[in-house]
Amino acid sequence: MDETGPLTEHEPTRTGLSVDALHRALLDNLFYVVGRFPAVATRQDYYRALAFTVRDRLLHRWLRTVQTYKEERSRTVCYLSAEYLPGPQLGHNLLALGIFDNTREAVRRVGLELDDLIEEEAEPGLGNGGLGRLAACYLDSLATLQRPAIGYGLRYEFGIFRQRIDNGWQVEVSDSWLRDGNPWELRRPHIAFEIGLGGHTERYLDHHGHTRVRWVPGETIRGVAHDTAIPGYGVFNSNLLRLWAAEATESFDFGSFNAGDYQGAVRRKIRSETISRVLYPNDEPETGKRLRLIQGYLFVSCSLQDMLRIHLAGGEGLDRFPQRFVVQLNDTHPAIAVAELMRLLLDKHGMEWESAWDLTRRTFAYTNHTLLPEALEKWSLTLFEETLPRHLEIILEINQYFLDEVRMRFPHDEALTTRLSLIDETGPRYVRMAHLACVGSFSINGVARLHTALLADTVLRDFHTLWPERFNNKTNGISPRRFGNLSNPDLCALLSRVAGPGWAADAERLRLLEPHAHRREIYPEWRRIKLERKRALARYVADQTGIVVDPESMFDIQVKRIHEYKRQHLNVLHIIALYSRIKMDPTLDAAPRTFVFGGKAAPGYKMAKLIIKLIHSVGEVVNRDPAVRDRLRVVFVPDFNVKVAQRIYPAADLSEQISLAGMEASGTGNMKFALNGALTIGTLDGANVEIREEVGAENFFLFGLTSAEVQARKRSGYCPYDCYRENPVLREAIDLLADGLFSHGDRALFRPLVDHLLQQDDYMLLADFQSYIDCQDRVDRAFRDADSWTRMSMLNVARIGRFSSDRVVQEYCREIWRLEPVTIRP
Ligand code: GFP
Repeated sequence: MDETGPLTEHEPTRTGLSVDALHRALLDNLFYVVGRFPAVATRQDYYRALAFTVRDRLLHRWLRTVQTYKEERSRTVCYLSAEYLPGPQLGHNLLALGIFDNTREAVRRVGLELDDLIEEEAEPGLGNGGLGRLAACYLDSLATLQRPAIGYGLRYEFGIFRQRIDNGWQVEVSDSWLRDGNPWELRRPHIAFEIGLGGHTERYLDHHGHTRVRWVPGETIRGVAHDTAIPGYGVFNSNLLRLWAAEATESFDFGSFNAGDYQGAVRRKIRSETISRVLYPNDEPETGKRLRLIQGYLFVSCSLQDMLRIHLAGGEGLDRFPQRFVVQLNDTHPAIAVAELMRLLLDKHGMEWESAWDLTRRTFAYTNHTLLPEALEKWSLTLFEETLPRHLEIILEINQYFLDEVRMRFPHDEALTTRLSLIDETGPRYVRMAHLACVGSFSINGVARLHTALLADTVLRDFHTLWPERFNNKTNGISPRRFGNLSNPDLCALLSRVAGPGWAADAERLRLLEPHAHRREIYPEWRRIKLERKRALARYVADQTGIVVDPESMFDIQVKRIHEYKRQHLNVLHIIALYSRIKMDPTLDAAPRTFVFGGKAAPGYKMAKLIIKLIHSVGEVVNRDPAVRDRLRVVFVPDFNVKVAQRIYPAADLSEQISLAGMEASGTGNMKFALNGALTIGTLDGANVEIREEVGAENFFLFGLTSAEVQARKRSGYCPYDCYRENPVLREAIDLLADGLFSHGDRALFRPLVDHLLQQDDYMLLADFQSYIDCQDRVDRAFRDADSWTRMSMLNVARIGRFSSDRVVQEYCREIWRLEPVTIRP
């Protein structure tokens, strides 16, 4: 890598870590970088000055890291991901550098509070949800575990939309997170690559007389690197997140300008820059197909060109590339990388097909994150041909060799060949990106044990038959730094005191808390910390929504993307049932509850948006009704993102993980809640299965069908209407909804939802309803025994260590990436 410069001993003011050095650097940066002086500086100015102060210290580590990796020719993992949700950087970086307290003090000296400056940071919302957040946790763990890694992705100018709520409906507002600039990133104009689009291919003879292919693109665009340092926690290593921004190869067309066409002169610039303008929301398969394909191609191509550049600069031959680099495909979005690496090797580096294919297959590994058929990307052949004609040729050729291999092994099974083909020929022809990823990778993994098993049994069954040895499971994990230390410092201080320090870098040490879970003298403090977090959330909720909630009530929380399979509406059905039970029997003995929801719905996903409206509508009636006033509250926290999440997880008593079994690949919110001492009510889905095993069945509220039962019920012809007819409680809840109780008498508003549940119910809410209600009754009884609840809460924390992203990254390093730690010395 060419970022290395001469390193000098760090000069105390420039990169010192004492309060004095930080204070002086802060004022220095305020003046020289931000261009303000204290008398006029705003909080935002101070935030920026502080961010630059921290970045200076990071740069020092980062350059030292790059230098060492280069000298040691370290093997590097490149994580290709279309999404990253890193969350605000300031607090996280202070924690990693170990200068939280000194910085707090330095900031006090200028008359401000560190927490207020941390609040000033705009969140980089470069992801939809779990997948992007997982990538960020893995980068954190890779640096902490001292593994050489580069995270590659796209620098979207507008991240995931911000969510406003208007009369109970979601309204999308564009997210201009770069408006005030981004002090963490460095633009690297000299690290830029061109990519082609469209055009045609030509054949020619090279000087050995071999036929070669040249792609003559219709247009070219540049991707320019924007780098952010990712420091490890408590170590000197600092890795790199490199995001590409699209730019025009020529930003000004003098021909048009001279001819008087002033707009035409910049048209290309605008068109090119559009490519990395906006992150596409999930669940919108039909919008912006072409742009999405180009986005994926842009970041994949720039990243691979960058890796090849770094590799060749090290003086080794291309044949050694798979020794130096391993590339993890985070879902199918970057799967085009398989064809792009082939193209670069064949067309740019003159390699022969066999060696290029061998090298490619030893380079890539693929993680699948979903079983939902609609999320498995397919691109029409026509689109491919228009946009990436050379890649289509390569894919077809890969397919030919691949299918020949299949036929050789299974000569009489043409149906198998058709199913495995990279091209879906059942209707209009499509390229199946997941198949491309499988064929081009030496490892294929799912993200929880159940998910991997289902993958091998359903969506990728034929690939599993073909190459069982490529399949492996890597159950997801979360960063204990981000979702422990940073989100819940008081709880973490208690953990360190009771269980000993060191758990933040080695979460298995949380186990040391286990013997203390029976010491009742600790319980009041445990509960006091939870209550404090609930009070803080209550203040935030009041501020955001105007709704006042009781911090002493049970905080029953479901925050995640809004999707029918995640079944937020099952949660609502329980609220309706409970509401009508209390109305009918005001003496009913049940703990007061505050139901908290949060999450975004894809702009084009009507049913998900209706579910948001439903939550608000039910909330409006329940919150206003004097008969249940002190017993039930329903709130929706708008604009759920990492920043908001850090307020929410610590305040939860109960974590709702209620997807239909077999639908949620893993889930990671389930882990974040448990780390913060919430108990889970959940199905046997995704990582819930393993969480329950770890924390103990007696400390987990289980309900619902298993995935095997779901399949069996579906096979035998599931009829949701039967559930409705046979269950008076369910009938009552649905009828209240249908009759307009929650919609001012409007019977049409929730009709689509009700009809879907009664007629189709793809996600089997009605089948799981009674089991859920019964389970909620068990939750209620358990919550009212405060000591036993506290013990269960402590045991959840003590036994959740396995779900640290450090554990899973170590597994990836050992079993897939073959990556060793490289220690960086100050
Ligand atoms: C997806 C899956 C989740 C899984 C994450 C990370 O999340 O079950 O935990 O990826 O592997 F659905 P979303 O990006 O869809 O939220």
